[in-house]
Amino acid sequence: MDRIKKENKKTEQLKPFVRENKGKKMTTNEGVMISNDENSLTAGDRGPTLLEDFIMKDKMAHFDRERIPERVVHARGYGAHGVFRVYESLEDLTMAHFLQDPNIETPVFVRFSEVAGSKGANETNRDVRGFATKFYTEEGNFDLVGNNIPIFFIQDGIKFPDLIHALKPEPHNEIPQGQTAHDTFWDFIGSNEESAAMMMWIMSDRTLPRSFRMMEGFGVHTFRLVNKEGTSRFVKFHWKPALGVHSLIWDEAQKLGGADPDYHRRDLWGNIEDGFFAEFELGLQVIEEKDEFMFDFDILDATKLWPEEIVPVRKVGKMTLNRNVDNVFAETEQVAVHPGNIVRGIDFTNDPLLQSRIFSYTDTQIYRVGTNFQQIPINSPVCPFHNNQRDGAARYIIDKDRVAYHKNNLADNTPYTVPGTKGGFVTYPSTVEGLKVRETAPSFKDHFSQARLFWNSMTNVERNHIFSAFCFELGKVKSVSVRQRVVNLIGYISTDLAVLVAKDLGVEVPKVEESQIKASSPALSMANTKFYTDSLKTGILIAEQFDSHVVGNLLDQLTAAKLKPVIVSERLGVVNGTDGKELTVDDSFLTGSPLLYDNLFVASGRGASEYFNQKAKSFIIEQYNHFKPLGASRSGMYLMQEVGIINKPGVTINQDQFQPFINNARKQRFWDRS
Ligand code: HDD
Repeated sequence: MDRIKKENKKTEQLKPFVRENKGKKMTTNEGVMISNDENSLTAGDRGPTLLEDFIMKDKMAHFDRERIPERVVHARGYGAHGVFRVYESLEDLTMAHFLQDPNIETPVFVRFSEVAGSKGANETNRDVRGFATKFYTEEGNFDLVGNNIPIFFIQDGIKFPDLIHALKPEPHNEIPQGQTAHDTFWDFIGSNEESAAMMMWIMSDRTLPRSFRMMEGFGVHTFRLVNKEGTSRFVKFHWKPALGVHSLIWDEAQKLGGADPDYHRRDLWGNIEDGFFAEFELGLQVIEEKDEFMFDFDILDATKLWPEEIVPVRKVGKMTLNRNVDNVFAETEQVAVHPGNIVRGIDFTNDPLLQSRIFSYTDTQIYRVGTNFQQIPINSPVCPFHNNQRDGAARYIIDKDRVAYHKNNLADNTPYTVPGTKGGFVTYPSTVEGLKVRETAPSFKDHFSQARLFWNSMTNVERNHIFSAFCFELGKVKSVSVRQRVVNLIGYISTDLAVLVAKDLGVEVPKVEESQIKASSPALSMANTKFYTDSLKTGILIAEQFDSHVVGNLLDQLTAAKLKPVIVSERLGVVNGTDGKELTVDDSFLTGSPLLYDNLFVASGRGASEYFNQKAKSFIIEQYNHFKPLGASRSGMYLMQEVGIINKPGVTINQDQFQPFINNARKQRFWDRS
């Protein structure tokens, strides 16, 4: 991991707005010093409160307005600051200033999110994750507002409110929170064939990421890159995580909802604090204008991806998230991203989903944050910005000009417009023709080939997880006809899968013809990702009278491998080793949980109590059932024996050399246990 400075032009810009209250006098918002903040002003010490109590009113009226509307989707999210740098100039492809030169460091702010749940929802629900990046470039803000899945449910944004109404808790009883396992969601899917490919993605482990730091990001839409010569090419944007793409498993994710509903924000915040920064490479897939119609899918259809084996992803730069926010509300909650925020050198295409988003986001930010949302520190660009827009609620900027109109003579016609040749934004002059219609293009009508491509690309383990996910999700659906319609849809993708799911749900096997597509795309399987130990957590079960030599060695070797040891014992405080060495306990058996560690090492100790042994065994079994690596020293071995997992895959006994355990930790899961 790079250890780079955490300050950048954006964080510098935010500094004047950061206030520290520690050690300061208490005042009203008008600056009057407060002598008593515990008693309202009353007529007599048992009498009514007086209307003149401006101190109480100042405090209460502000409190009454502390909440702003939560985002209609992606309400729960977490953000961090960072920087982006391109590896080499992309001037052949685009004029975008921040992509011209590897010496240009562009500040970024990223907000990751869950789509379905409310602001307080559990973070490990099965859900698509948002991945929204604001690049504060020298030529204005460019926002890449994507997800961790490369395609979307629908093709035209006019259907977005319907999708979300179906996805959100059902209106008559507001159940379930942040979950897709209910009738209205699956009714929508079963009634809208265009969602078939996305349905396969969301039933896969992609919707259970291990960490925001370990998921891919996709701009989803096809955009344009435009260079100095005015040549335009089609582009899809990707984020590739440095740590590879990794997921939880369903049982783990469900239980984590109880063990740590803040699992993802804790992971991101904690790792940035610990110097394990989140890193992603920016990737581009580029298609020449002349090749627009060369593919068996329409490149304007957001329910289709461009297989990486056909259109390779060129890695062009790196983003490092290296600084947590100072205040979640002021920064993460008020950040207002917008796929319509583009800069010179990047442009839109006619993708109908993108076109509608260009309206929706400005509209929602004005409602959610206010007319002047762009002036809030987290949203304002780092480059100068001037125009003739004025006033509106909560205007911060004090424009001292007399002239606020264009064109004018009194101010020499300033602020002045900038021609394209000097850096002004000029829309790419693409040709538009045709009748005004409300129709789906015939080239948007193949809904099953890419759903099948995804299924073909999965390993057996991944297929099993998809099968179980369907059984769970549709099993929660009460309407038999909704279940049946979704199983019918699955039938177009894979007969084998449809037969299995139909049997599990007690519905009819569909009589439809499955897609004949034989192709697969290895890039879609998470089995082909990269594996590292960096920042993974090792729970170490340690009892009184532990072997100091063994544990000392273990800790050194784990730390050298960038694993994060967590000492778990019977109670908090310290635990004592054989030579009087003391270790501070991080988690007791009550505050910790096997769900919170990526792998587990059992060091035990001569003084292990019956309670220790019982608890340790339950931790071992849970880890084992979740396919996670386990290790034990000789003194911990008996616990492994007692639960019967010695010599099983991913289980090692090590006394001095812990490399085999570390190698297993890198591998992360041992699927051959089941
Ligand atoms: Fe959206 C938020 C991603 C389609 C309308 N969307 C939102 C966020 C992300 C996405 C990551 C959270 C941003 C943040 O962290 O503040 N949305 C997507 C992707 C889509 C997509 C990848 C498909 C490719 N969205 C989409 C459509 C519409 C919207 C088709 C409406 C026409 N999305 C919104 C919104 C939200 C939003 C209502 C809610 C809060 C906000 O914008 O700021 O405007």
